[in-house]
Amino acid sequence: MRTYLPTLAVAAALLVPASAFGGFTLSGDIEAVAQPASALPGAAFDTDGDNILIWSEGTINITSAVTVNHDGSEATMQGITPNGVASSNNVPTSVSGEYQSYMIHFDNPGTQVSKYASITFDTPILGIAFENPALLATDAYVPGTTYWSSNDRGIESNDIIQVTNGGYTLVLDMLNVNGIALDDIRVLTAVPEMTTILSWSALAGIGCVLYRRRNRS
Ligand SMILES: [Ca+2]
Ligand SMILES: [Ca+2]
Repeated sequence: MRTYLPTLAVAAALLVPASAFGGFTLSGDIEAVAQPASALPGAAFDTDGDNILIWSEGTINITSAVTVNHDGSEATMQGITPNGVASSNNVPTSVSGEYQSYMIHFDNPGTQVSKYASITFDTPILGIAFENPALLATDAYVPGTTYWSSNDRGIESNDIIQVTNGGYTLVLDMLNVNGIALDDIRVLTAVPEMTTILSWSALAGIGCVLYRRRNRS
């Protein structure tokens, strides 16, 4: 019992960022980073392991409906033409209102490389933008980062992405970058229910109170 309560407090405190603010679980060649000020070519990339990057863009509010490239249903999609201006098997959809927004960004200056990863989100995927027009239209609702406005930021014929797991998982079957251009994929998911966040916060709060009591006694 002497060590149980502090352990509970620490465990509960750790659950809050993982559950309420992380929003996803990663596997493969990908790592989470803080949202950068610039995502222009050569500005945001993994310098040691050439992993794909993902960052949270927080909760965004799309006040004027925007068409994105896919609706989050299960599908395997591929860029068709160069420069990310067409794709296969995707289901374009209109998005408006509040979403959790995440950017998957792959840049590897100077070297052509292919990488593989999967991301399972805590809440369902409701929209994906992976061609420049949809990326540009949603960039407008994401403060804090300068994004590239080139068609070369979309996915190409050597990029294959797949929605699985009932719309919770995005599999990057292959993302290829050529050392010059990059790949951007923005994923919009449902905003977590406030009750979920509050219950995790309450659990953490109880843990902290127990921890303090234990320390005073
Ligand atoms: Ca590519
Ligand atoms: Ca690209």
